[in-house]
Amino acid sequence: MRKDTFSYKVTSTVASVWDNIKRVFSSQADPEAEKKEEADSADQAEATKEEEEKAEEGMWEETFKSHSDSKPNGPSSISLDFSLPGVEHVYGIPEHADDLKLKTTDNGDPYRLFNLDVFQYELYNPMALYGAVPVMLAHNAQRTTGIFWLNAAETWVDISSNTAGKIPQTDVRWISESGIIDVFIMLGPTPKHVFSQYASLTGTQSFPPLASLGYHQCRWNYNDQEDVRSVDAGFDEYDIPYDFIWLDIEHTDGKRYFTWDPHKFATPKEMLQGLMDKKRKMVAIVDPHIKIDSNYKIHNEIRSRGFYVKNKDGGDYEGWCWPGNAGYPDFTRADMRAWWASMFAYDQYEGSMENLYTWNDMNEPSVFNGPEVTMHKDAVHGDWENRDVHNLYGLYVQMATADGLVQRSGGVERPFVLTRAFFAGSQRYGAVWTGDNAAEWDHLKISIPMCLSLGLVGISFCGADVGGFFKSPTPELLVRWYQTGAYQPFFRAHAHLDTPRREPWLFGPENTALIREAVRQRYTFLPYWYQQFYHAYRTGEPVMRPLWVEYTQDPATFAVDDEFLIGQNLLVHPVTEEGARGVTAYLPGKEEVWFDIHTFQKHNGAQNLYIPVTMSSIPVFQRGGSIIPRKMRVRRSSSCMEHDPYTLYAALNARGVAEGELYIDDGHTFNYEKKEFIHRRLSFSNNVLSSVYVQRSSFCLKHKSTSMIKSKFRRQLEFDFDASMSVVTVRKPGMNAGADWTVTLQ
Ligand code: NBV
Repeated sequence: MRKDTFSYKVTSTVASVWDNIKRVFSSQADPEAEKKEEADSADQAEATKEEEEKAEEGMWEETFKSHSDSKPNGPSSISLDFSLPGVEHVYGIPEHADDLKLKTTDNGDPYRLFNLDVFQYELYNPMALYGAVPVMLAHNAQRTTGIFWLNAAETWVDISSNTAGKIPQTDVRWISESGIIDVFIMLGPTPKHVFSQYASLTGTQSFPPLASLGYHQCRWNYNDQEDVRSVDAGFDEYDIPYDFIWLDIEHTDGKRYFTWDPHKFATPKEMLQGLMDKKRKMVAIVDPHIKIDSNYKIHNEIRSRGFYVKNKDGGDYEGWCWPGNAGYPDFTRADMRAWWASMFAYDQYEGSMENLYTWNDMNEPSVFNGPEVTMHKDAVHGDWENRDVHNLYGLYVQMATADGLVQRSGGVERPFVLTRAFFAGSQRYGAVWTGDNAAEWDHLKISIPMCLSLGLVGISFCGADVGGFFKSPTPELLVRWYQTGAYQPFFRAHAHLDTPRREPWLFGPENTALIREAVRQRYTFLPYWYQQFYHAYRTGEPVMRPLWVEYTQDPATFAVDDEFLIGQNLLVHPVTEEGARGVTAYLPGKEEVWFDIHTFQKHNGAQNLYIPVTMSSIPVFQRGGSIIPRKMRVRRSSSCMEHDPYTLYAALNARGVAEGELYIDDGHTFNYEKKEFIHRRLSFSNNVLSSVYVQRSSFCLKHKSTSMIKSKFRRQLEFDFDASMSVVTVRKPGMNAGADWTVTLQ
């Protein structure tokens, strides 16, 4: 335990909780000294008594504004300090709207982990947000390690750095309000070891349906079926691809989830069929607050089965949310989750079809009239108080929902579920987004470190509302946001109910063209994104990753968070400054060369490269030594591109060599678990490009005879050679992606 006293200034509304934690510590800090003081004089004794009484205030029962916390088990807290000698850089513990490299907290609040529905969150701030993953990574040029503090209660993480000694040191104190000390130290020694060590504890990113890596069009709200139809048609008219259109809370019948507004969405199946005909899909919101209404089937069933969270007196816990008075299903119960999952069956969720997926919002849970807009800590989940399991609620909501989507298909189809609240392990159930950001340049910037921090702790499928949720973006900000979002894992535009409409074609032809181009770039890279997600599912490595994960020994990368890598081979430095004329990107790696994906211009690694930009620029580089599969014929949606040919981009390193992978499966079922895929290793060396299998798949076996016939084939291929850029383009090679083949340049 560190010796220093608690001297934090807690200015936020949660001062009382933090004060209590401090009191528990300070009251245990030096009982001897206290005794001595007591004995000093009667006056002194009286004073001490008063002080103690004061200190006890709130320890056994606490009031917070108009709320009270009965604390039936009295005050408690647990804590442990870690010293990290040789470490100056620590990362992780999302969710915070802060830089990638965590700051010391000596002069302010510690980082707080307590899932909350925060209205208009502040940036560069350790305040709690919607999700919590109590995992920290420590990195220096020699080693990466991780600490996983497995506790779902309110948690604070205090970071201090000590540069006084011979070697720098970072000290970290974890404090949770309840529970036990259950800590895993992940010893690395490389970042990738830490990812796999952590994945062995909490699982890897679920492998999402390919379509969910496409573009998502959302707003609060698309008003009715006609609105959906015309927005959908707009994408065709303006030739912009998209895969999912989203419906927010207004689509329901009076905020009763699993229902449709009878007037505005009278024939949901017709609407879904219309989308399906175009190979597009929809997401509808299902929040976990359930309207207390005896005419509402969902409520009646939950109540009669006793599935609601209970209040401290044993009755059903009730709180205020969108539908008015609401109950909160106890998602910590396996039987409750099984029942919830069964509600997604096609015969239960009326109007749903195979191309309808789900969005879980407000699952911190949000309780408008609760303390800090969330559930009372003395609410009861079976044997546990909410205090003990608070940060797990959102994970369980998404888990049950994802199970529902799997089950409705008889276990065949992969689910897609977006969640706002999350915890360690949420990666197994779908995607997360960074909640209610704003249409401001700083919010665009912070989307990068926020998603990078999530990736480091296993949650790869992350995105921020493109355009910003609150307020209205200028056309310039909107364009830049599309350009950035197109290169982040979850790519969805979203906007607040009160904002003017902002479909991509509403800002004049020039901006429409810029947005179209950004979205189309995303679609050309879908094969690479998909392969990265397959890799994340297999290994726990982040899809969107900080530079230091690959360039572990280069201190110049350790604090970079205005650019990032997608896998190992794409480096992205989005333009996030208003009026930018250029950006300076750090291209890592002494041995590396990097190719501008647009011009094929080659740049050396280990340099800061100034890149002049115009409004159409998205600075993206492919690593020399890599082969990236793309699909260059962009269509209405990813599913429409299913049977299109691949284009392989081979960027050679200094030794004239390149390697890559190609992963193909049906894009939506779990059959990849039965090895029904094509997984090829592509390599180029000695002027020969070849494809061999990485994993032998059942699919490949089925096609063995075809591939053998093909491989006997020898023929001359058409090609172009641009001597000025050293670019060879081989056209229409007509190779079977599942077969062994070689292309020889002579
Ligand atoms: O359901 C309405 C919104 C939703 O659009 C947003 O994405 C969520 O983060 N929801 C929050 C509730 C109201 C926010 C002011």
